[in-house]
Amino acid sequence: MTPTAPPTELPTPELIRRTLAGERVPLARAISWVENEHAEAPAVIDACFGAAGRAFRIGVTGPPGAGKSTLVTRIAKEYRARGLAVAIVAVDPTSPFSGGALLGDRVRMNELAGDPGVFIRSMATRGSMGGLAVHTAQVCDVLDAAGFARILIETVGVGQSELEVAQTADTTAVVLVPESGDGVQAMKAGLMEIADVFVVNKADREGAERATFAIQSALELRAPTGGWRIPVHRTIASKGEGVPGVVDRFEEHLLWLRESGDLERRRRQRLEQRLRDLLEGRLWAEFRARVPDADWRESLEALAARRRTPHDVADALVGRASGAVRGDEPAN
Ligand SMILES: Nc1nc2c(ncn2[C@@H]2O[C@H](COP(=O)(O)OP(=O)(O)O)[C@@H](O)[C@H]2O)c(=O)[nH]1
Ligand SMILES: [Mg+2]
Repeated sequence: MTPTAPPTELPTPELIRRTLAGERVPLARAISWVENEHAEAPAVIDACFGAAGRAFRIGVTGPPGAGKSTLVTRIAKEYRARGLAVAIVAVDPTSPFSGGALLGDRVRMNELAGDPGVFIRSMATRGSMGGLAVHTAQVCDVLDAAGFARILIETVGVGQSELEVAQTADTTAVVLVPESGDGVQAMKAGLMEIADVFVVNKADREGAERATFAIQSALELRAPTGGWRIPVHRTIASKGEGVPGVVDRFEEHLLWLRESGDLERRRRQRLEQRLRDLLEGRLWAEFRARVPDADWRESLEALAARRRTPHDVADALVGRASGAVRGDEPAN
């Protein structure tokens, strides 16, 4: 952290201005506000939104222990060597960035933390995971607006909700180990599908080549992905071997995304989803405010007793809330 005074009493416009200027302490606070849904969070999110869209967001996902955190650390170093400012967002409770690390990992991570061109943030995995994906996207906007050119998002590739987090990225790398090769066919549905780049890490172990071929042949069986040939790249993250190649693949994918128009398309889709989520939340709150609590309780009781169906109740509530006169409500 740069030694700026802690912005305890910083007014929001000032905090936003200094966040956009890339000052670390205000930035950290802005991110906390977003994460904790602070009353000033919408102001921060809106201000950052307009300034965001320049960063390239890279999701790094895969099973626990595959070497994601080790790899992310090395990738960050490689990007630094290429002169780019890089942020790491860890949405993995076992990540050294989240404090769940062995000593060796923390030492490596601390090396990065001393670099002003690197910003590391771990996201609390408490609460709903759906919310986590939204918060991750918002935090990435803040980092993007603060001027980080590359944002690495580490997530554990288990479960639908983690995949949603991974999908907030422009490019997704799935990290596997040689042993995963045998199970490629049976691999968690979803994990195979979201990969733009495969990494077979721990290539110092037996079977790395076999795993690479297994993934490649599984990919060949799939429908074409519109021109991008998904690479399968081997690394030994603990030694940094193969890491520049991974970064090359990312940059190639970025170029391809730009040239094919897919970047624009993917980002539009994500923004549409975000708008829908926002509208759903808002419309729901508005709707609920229009239904008297007594009606709500009564409806729930009718459902619990199976006197009425969810459809009946929904129709009736919507009808009443929108003030429509309905003659077809069930009498029971
Ligand atoms: N042999 C070997 N071990 C590795 C390699 N990369 C990471 N590791 C080790 O694997 C363990 C898990 O790594 P970590 O990065 O925490 O995995 P994550 O759970 O996917 O984030 C750690 O002890 C790392 O030191 C590698 O390429 N080869
Ligand atoms: Mg990790």
